Amino acid sequence: MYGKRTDMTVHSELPYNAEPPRGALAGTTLTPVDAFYCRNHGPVPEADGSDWRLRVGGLVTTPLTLSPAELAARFEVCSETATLQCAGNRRAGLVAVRDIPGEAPWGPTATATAVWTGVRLADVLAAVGVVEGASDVEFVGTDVSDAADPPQEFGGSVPLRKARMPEVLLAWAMNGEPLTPVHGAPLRVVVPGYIGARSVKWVDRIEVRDRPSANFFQASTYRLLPPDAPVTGTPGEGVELGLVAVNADFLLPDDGSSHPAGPVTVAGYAFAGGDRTVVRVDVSADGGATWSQADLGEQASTWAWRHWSATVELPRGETEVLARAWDSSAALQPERPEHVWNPKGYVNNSWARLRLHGA
Ligand SMILES: Nc1nc2c(c(=O)[nH]1)N[C@H]1C(S)=C(S)[C@@H](COP(=O)(O)O)O[C@H]1N2
Ligand SMILES: [Mo]
Repeated sequence: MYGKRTDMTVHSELPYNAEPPRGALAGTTLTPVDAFYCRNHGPVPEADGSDWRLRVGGLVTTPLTLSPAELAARFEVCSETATLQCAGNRRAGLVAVRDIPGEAPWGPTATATAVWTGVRLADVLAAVGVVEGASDVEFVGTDVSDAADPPQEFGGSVPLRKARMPEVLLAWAMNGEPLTPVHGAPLRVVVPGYIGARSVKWVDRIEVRDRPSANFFQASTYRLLPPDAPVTGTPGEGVELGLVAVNADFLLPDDGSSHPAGPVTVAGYAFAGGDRTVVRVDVSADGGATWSQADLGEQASTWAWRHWSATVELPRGETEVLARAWDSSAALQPERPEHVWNPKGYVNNSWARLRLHGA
């Protein structure tokens, strides 16, 4: 479906939500498009790129309406390597602590990395002329979600300060190929370092505002509630999610797999989020009594995850191998999913755990 591998875990077909097996993300910084997770809140719009128009307005002096071709002609075309990570990545680890009704139990592969090509949002904002008092930039897609109350297009905003950063793109290509329909063709926003929800697909409207977006997917969901709070959906409840927190998980070998006792190589990803980078990954095969440092792969950009690998001594019997990442602000992942459990199941960035059997 949608050009994806046949072994995707499909959380729902309509809207299409799917993530690849762990191993599909291993080995390469750039994720092949057929293994890149998909997160949708409504049907994939049937877009004919030729009549697509992006309207940029709100608190600006000169509103503009631009076709993708006009964008490419008028502004400098550039590329950025960036990881997208869904706020619901690794939710399954929270569901195991306590049930989270109505939210899909995403595993650890609702994250992936691509090189995105397009134009800088900053350049477009300079062309329309942001007026004084503006503080946020809202993006709205064309897909109408019945999951929203009331049903509405998917949207969200980021602070103007972030929108003006050179890494934020209006992109039409992914890994050198035109965006596929399911990833937002003909045009999507890419906001590196922020939760995936802000990288709005099928974007046809950008609105400069004096406050954050009132869209359902910003005001009422993608918010962090305290563990004892009821989920009411009241706009403004809890804390708005934005910057991604440091996170990591295993990609190889398979969870629950058997290996001869002795040295076993484990590998995974770590992503710092925000404008931070991954500086260290620790691995333990004795429940955290001792740790060794994983070998870190390339840091392709400030906005990209880092792959890592380590060799651990696997004893006979059942072992839980642990991994935990540190970022450039010296932040460390929290130890247990119990410590981060929240009613909507976002931001499970607790230590990665892999069960292995030593034979
Ligand atoms: N228009 C629109 N944009 C969207 C979404 C959506 O449902 N509609 N989902 C968001 C979420 S929650 C995530 S995590 C990313 C996923 O991007 P991908 O499907 O290209 O991997 O898209 C974001 N942009
Ligand atoms: Mo997401």
